[in-house]
Amino acid sequence: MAVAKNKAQQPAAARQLSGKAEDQAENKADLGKDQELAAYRDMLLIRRFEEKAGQMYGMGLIGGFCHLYIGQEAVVVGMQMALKKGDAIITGYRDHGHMLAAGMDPKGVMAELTGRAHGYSKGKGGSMHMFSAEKGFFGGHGIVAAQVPLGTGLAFASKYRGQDNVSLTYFGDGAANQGQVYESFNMAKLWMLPAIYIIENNQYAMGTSLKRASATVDLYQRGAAHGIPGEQVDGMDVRAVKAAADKAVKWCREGNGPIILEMMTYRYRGHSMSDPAKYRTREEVEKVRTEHDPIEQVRQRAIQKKWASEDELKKIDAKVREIVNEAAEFATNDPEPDPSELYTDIYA
Ligand SMILES: Cc1ncc(C[n+]2csc(CCOP(=O)(O)OP(=O)(O)O)c2C)c(N)n1
Ligand SMILES: [Mg+2]
Repeated sequence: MAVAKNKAQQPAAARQLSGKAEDQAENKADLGKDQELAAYRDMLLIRRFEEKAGQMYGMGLIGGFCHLYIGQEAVVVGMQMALKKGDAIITGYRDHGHMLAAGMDPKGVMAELTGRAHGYSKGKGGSMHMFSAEKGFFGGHGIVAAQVPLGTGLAFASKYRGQDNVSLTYFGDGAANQGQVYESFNMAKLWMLPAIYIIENNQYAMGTSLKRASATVDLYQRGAAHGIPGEQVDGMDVRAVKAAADKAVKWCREGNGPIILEMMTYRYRGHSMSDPAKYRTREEVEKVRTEHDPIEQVRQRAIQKKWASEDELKKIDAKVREIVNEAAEFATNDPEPDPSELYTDIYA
């Protein structure tokens, strides 16, 4: 009875937005040659950048924590395609892909990873603490779910200023069980804030699978108690992500309040560089890699639909490698911050 009543109270548009990934056949339309090739290039940039960061970590050039986004690229790239200037993005510590998708300079990101003077935080922040107000990227946060109230605040700022900009708050399946997430949901709905909550459900929080740690696993339904609609999305398919992003952004810009997108995704690497990932089998990872890889899916479509030849795709790859190599070179040769920087950018 209670469920039926809730359904009746949901506006028609919210009902349309709610649902599981398998109900999304209509969202799998091609984006067309130009958009798919742009997505291919952007996802490849993240993949190659992260591979290089992994190598540089192994060589001791990057210290501290380093969480790679390899496997999850379609999520940020598809979401970014629906944004406009002034929209805000905030995320946790698995953040390099978000920065690159937002258009931040790979040299500045890599130099921050190596702790150098021309990194985005002048070499004082590292992997988890980079920002670019110009690109609408508000970090980079190491405390699980801490970005959720902050992202809600960014949505509040947009509404308070009378802008039609949206705020994108990314967080993981593990973070979805944090208390502050639900306090944020409550405020976002109460004040009808333009907040898009994107749950990157890669099925693990460090070494713990969602099934072992969570009383319910359909995370797109987590807004139900607050009347926030949610949709589960195939986060390995950039077409599905872009379609969901378009709907969610429109929903928010038109003043309908917050919305949740649960992105079904997977990370190929361990939680961080120091995780040997013994809690899952090689076969499990291999299966996703070979059957659902977000970049390979676009590559195959591009060939099949004759959007690009093998040679043309190799050229995109070569160009991306060049950008990443230049970033690595820059980050290796840039000086470390001057010791006097210890006393700048701090609260006295
Ligand atoms: C408040 C808090 N608790 C615990 C940690 C340690 N920790 C870092 S990442 C993480 C797992 C989070 O997993 P999830 O939200 O699924 O994101 P993913 O790493 O999979 O992207 C934990 C428990 C932390 N950083 N902050
Ligand atoms: Mg996770």
